[in-house]
Amino acid sequence: MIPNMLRIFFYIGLVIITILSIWSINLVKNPNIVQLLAAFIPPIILVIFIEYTQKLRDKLYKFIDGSGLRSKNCTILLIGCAGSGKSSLAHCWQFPNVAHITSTESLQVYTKKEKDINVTLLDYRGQDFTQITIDLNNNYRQNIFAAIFLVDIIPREDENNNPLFTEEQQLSWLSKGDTDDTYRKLKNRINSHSLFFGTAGLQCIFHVISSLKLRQVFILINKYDLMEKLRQKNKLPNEFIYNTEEVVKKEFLDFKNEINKFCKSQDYPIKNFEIDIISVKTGENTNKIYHKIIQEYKEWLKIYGWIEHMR
Ligand SMILES: Nc1nc2c(ncn2[C@@H]2O[C@H](COP(=O)(O)OP(=O)(O)OP(=O)(O)O)[C@@H](O)[C@H]2O)c(=O)[nH]1
Ligand SMILES: [Mg+2]
Repeated sequence: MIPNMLRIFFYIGLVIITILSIWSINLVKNPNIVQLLAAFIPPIILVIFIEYTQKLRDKLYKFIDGSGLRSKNCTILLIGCAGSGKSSLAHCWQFPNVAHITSTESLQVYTKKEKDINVTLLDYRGQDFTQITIDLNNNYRQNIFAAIFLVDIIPREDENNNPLFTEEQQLSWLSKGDTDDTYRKLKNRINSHSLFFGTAGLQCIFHVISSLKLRQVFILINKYDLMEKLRQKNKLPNEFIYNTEEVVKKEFLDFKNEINKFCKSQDYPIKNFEIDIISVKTGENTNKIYHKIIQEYKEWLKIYGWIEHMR
């Protein structure tokens, strides 16, 4: 009852304001002021009108919801070839219900709350690139705040394409021969990531994920714990012994440069692009990266969050 009464008073007020404005425009001789009034009064009336007209208001919020700007939703997309550790990272970040299956079958959407922020993690099947380049739903696309290219350095097949299922099999195969052999095997896996994506693939990915909201791009080099093990076994070439992290990052320099080109050519600037070493198994650097994304999202909210407080 009371809201309806208020609305009637509001409409009466609106009519009075409109009459007064038209009357004041006629009174004022200065054409600049007339223009100023003409420019400001209609939008003010429109805003008040929308605020008090349920249907219009709902429509407006639906539109804003659809744009992905109003909901506090920080979406992270994991991109990487089969076995690079995407699902393991989802598990490490403690997203609930991460399936413990050997290979992800279809796009998996994991969600959890960080206070009032909904964090969504998109994990797709490494073998099937189209799950993100073609099938990814518009709502997810527009909400992607961080994209993570997850790569690794440890081969999952030997030279005859026999799968190396376990860590022991991988280390034992890598340890065969001299350090140059080991390096060659590691290098094959490193190169396979660039080949997997290729320039055309990266173009498709950036076309899909590009939005006003995409602010962070990472290359995360996973399975660093296995590099440590190889180092302890003296199986790495000399240049890897000291400053292993930097040398490993250097091995991905071409890939980094290629992605950097795409980051720079975005319509909306990517605030942060970086390459880091992680180990999902030991948790090395994983939490640091996660909190960096959330922190950056909170900063982003400070600028764009006003839209979220309109309701
Ligand atoms: N040692 C070691 N093994 C890891 C690490 N991260 C992942 N793995 C192993 O790598 C294998 C593949 O990991 P997944 O998380 O299933 O890889 P994925 O990228 O989700 O693979 P797809 O779903 O096929 O695309 C599993 O056996 C993991 O245990 C790591 O940091 N260290
Ligand atoms: Mg998986």
